[in-house]
Amino acid sequence: MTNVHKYKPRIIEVAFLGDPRIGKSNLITTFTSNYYSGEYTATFEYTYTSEIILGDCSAATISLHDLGGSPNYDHLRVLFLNVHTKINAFILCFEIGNDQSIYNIKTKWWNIVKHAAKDVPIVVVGLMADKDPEGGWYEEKAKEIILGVDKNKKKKKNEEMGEGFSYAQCSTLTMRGFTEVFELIIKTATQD
Ligand SMILES: Nc1nc2c(ncn2[C@@H]2O[C@H](COP(=O)(O)OP(=O)(O)OP(=O)(O)O)[C@@H](O)[C@H]2O)c(=O)[nH]1
Ligand SMILES: [Mg+2]
Repeated sequence: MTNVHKYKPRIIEVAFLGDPRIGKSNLITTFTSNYYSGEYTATFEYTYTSEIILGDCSAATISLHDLGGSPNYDHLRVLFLNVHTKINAFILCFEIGNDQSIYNIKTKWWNIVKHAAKDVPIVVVGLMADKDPEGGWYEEKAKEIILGVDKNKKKKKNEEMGEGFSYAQCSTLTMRGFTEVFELIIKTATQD
């Protein structure tokens, strides 16, 4: 049923977290500038903004908070999340082919965002998909590791981890899946 009072934020705020050097900043800057630099500079914190058109044709501004992955910035990241309380979606990233970066979502990044804001939706994004020549889809693996969903998908072993997440993956280098990643991020950040 359509709710005529449905609130669509004019300013959408999303925060990207995940291990260092897994391609978060290149993902964000390619979205905002339409150019993939492939450069690496360790991010501390930087906010990019971009004008977008939503599915209902209304305009919005999206703020993309790039929170660097270095452990050196752990305390400052927590401080940032304490101040920025209007995040509409958290984007937890990992690098395809780097399973440790998925485990670190489970053991580190998930807890940080749930502690900051329990009910904000989470999108898990697999980056550098070009590193898998088979072009595999890593959603099930990510769910298995992060949520403890067992292989036959019958139950979660770790209910306390929450209600789950939506998933997308891409290569910023080749752009495969890139549009779909941002469509999912925007859809998730603007849902009720
Ligand atoms: N093969 C491949 N390499 C990528 C891709 N995206 C980024 N890279 C490389 O990954 C490295 C790290 O990229 P960044 O975007 O700076 O990584 P980050 O996650 O922002 O790192 P921190 O700021 O330290 O948290 C760079 O050397 C990029 O060239 C991709 O889609 N495919
Ligand atoms: Mg960065």
